[in-house]
Amino acid sequence: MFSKLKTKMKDPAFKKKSMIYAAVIAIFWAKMYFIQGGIFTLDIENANEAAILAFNPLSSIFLLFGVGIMLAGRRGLLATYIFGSLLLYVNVLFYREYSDFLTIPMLGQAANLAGMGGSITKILSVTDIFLFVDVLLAAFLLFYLKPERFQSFMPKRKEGLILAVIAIPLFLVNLGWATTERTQLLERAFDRNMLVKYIGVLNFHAYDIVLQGQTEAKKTFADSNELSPVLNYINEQKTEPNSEMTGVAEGKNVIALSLESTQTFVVDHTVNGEELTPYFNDLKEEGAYFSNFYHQVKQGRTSDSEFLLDNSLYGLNRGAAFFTHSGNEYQATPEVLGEKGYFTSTMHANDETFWNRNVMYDSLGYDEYFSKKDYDVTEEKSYGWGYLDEYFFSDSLDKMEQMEQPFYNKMITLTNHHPFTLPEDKKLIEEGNTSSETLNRYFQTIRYQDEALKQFVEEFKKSELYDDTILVIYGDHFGISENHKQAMGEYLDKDINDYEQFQLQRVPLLILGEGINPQENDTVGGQVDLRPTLMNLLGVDDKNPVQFGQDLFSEDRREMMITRDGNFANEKYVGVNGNCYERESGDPVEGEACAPGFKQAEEELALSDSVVYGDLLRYLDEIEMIEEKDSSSDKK
Ligand code: GP9
Ligand code: MN
Repeated sequence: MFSKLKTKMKDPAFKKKSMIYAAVIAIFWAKMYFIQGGIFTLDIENANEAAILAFNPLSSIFLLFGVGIMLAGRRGLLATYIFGSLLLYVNVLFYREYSDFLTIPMLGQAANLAGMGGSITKILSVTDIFLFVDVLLAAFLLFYLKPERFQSFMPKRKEGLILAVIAIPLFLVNLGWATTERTQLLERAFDRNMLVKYIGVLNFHAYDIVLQGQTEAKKTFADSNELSPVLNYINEQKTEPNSEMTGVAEGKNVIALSLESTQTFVVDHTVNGEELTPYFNDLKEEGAYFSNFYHQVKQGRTSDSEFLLDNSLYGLNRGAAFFTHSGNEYQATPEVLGEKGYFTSTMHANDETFWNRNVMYDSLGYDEYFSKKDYDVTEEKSYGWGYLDEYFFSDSLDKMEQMEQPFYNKMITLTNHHPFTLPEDKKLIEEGNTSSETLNRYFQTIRYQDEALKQFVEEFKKSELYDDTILVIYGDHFGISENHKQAMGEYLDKDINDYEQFQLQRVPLLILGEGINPQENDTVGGQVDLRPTLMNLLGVDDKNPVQFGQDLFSEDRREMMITRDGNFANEKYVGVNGNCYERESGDPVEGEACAPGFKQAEEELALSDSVVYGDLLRYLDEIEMIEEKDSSSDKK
């Protein structure tokens, strides 16, 4: 066999063929290396990581090209080259917008891309053409390179199989090498940036396909027994809500107002000497303002924040539950309040299908969804993502004044959305002067949103609704991604390390209404806590026991906020990416101090996921019936 191989290796045609193989693989490898190392920001910490990053494209390239050849020879190879290039490019675009990688559930959300018009043009760059020059080179090598005595490059299917098989040891070497930096890499796949750093973006997609299969299987094989560990855990964690606050807003209307991309760092901050949120800065003195309140969203963005608000469950690590699990059974806030005689609705002047809201809102139990078609949207009153906030607010107030009471109404603003652009006459302050255009414009849209909020709240105060309503204002998620760390550092005049980046995930929360004493509350909490807090204020006995949040006003609540990445903040510490910091000072401390926090974060997220993936709330009635039976037989 070896002698056969030896003679073959001497054959000039074979040599040439191997060289073409090597050249095509090498140019794709070089491109992928450039994208992974130069476009994605994967935080390479040492030489070993840099070497892993350089090595990890190889196995996926062998597999991809091998499959291409097996399916359709030379054309198949070029087809997979083009496919691979497009996939990389889509990731580049996605990464520029979200600092994250595409997952299969996200692909199902193509409908959302239609609404991204404004943002898409901002993330395209002319120089991106260079990311496709190699495709021409590959086509030339495969189809037109016919030197003397050498017939065209004709890969055999068998060779495709050999490439695909070689991919396996290459991947195993990659994985083994990666575990020298991080153990249980695939099991602890919270962080896609980390996965891509270690196994490469194409292998990440292959892994994502496997995860998808597991997800489908989970629901099919789930049964009611899986609720027990969830309920046990929640019972162990349980603390009583603040009894003094119970029912202070009984029978009142609720307006939950979600402010797009609004982070806490803008509160009480200025740019060029101008306050960014002058109105909110004063308004927060009138109610309960929470200064250590974090968003907990992931790929589902605004929809994740809605999911957290209405369910007190975590969103998913991949995709948006609004898309992937809209068919689940939920016993969400609107449903519970609906049973208590509330009229429940959502207002958001975007396409009704965005984030699959039209479907998901039904599952959550909303009576009505006022979307774009219900607003007086004209071109003059729109910009960027659509209907400008000031008009959205005034139309919405009109609608609420006509509404059956009591009501629970969620309002979602839109103007302060990436790419943060405004018509000239709506720019109330100068742009910022950091090195990030995005951040510079963000200051202006934040300021605009604050003005729109002022107009809304002032009108609302004059309306008859005011005395009978509590207003809950919160930020849905960050607006300035990690990509703009350096500019954030320039603005805040400090180095944005992991700790600072984590603290930037705080979003404002203000609860206003009669009976709620003005206070600055520094309890550590997150969006998962909104539902129990609200239900306690309304004095509603919420029968759904599957909630991970706790009343934010409770004196003895657990101070714990878990992010979807498995990071956390508690009273003392902040645990980020395996490192530990003192929460208030940001000083690094021994990792051990954070070990229990990380463990708990992992457990809690896994339990919440088991509920969503297994559609376990469909078994709640069953469990209630068993409990009722038990308690009635106890009485006998
Ligand atoms: C779109 C709005 C913004 O309807 O909710 O979505 P986001 O991109 O922030 O999730
Ligand atoms: Mn949003």
